[in-house]
Amino acid sequence: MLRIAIQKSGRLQEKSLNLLNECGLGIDNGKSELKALARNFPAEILFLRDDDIPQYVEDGVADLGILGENVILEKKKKLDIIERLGFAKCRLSIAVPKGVEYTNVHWLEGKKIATSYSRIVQDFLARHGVNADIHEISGSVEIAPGIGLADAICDIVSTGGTLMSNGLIEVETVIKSEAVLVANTQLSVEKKALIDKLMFRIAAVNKAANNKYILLNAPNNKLEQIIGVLPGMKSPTVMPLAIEGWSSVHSVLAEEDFWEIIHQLKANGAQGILVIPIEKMIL
Ligand code: PRT
Ligand code: ZN
Repeated sequence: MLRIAIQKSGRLQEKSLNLLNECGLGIDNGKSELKALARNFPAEILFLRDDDIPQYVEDGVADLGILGENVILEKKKKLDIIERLGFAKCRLSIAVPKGVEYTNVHWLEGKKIATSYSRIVQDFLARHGVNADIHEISGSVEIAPGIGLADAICDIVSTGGTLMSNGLIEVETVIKSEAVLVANTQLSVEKKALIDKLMFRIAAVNKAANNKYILLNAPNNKLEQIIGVLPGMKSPTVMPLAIEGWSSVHSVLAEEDFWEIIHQLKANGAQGILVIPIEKMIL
């Protein structure tokens, strides 16, 4: 039986739960519960505050956890990051009030920095040989300069909207972060085997999310050029259409090259292009 710790409520909760359910675990939403048994996999889910997950996983109370890398780096626990999950992407940045003449990181020398991430900030300053006064606060960091508590802040930024509405400007990116899967460092052989099974499923789910299935009609005299544009898992599937001189072509496209390839397909005479999401992709 695997114990997997995920966030009880907050930015990571829904995506963590969805990912595990797409991997077939069958977990009922634990809004009011602290733990839940998976229906289709030997796993128990613990719903915790994200800040507590590193300790639970280090101690082996949970075998796996899903949380933001920023929390792991701050807590400095002994854990293995075994997969990057691609959601909850953000950065931890230093910001100063608009109008300040910020030159470079040495501007921070002797200044007060408010943050909930004092260890990460300390490491960053040490790397740059800067001494500053770090004020650890647990929330509403962005108002600190406005009320005279600090000269600068270090906080999580995603769109930058919060900084802007508080009259702050981002000047340094300290770390980039995303949700990751972490594991205890001393797992039994049985647990490792279960984790391998889960990782195989996560890879299939993530691969599917990054790819699209595409179907199109191609005039046979353009087939060669059209196939030349398509990558496909092995090679594209080509089937004759009921209308003489036309074929149906099926393939898989990576999300990142998607639009570029669509333009090239159109330019080469493809018609009736259909794009379909893929649920699981196993290579
Ligand atoms: O209750 P619990 O302790 O479990 O949750 P929490 O309040 O500590 O964390 P939560 O749910 O807010 O965030 C969980 C994780 O999501 C973080 O540790 C990050 O890894 C990640 N994440 C991604 C973010 C953001 N994006 C984000 N935008 N965490 C926080 N923010 C906040 C940020 O603190 C700031 O106040 O959003 C604001 C900035 O957003 P923008 O879009 O205005 O730049
Ligand atoms: Zn938290």
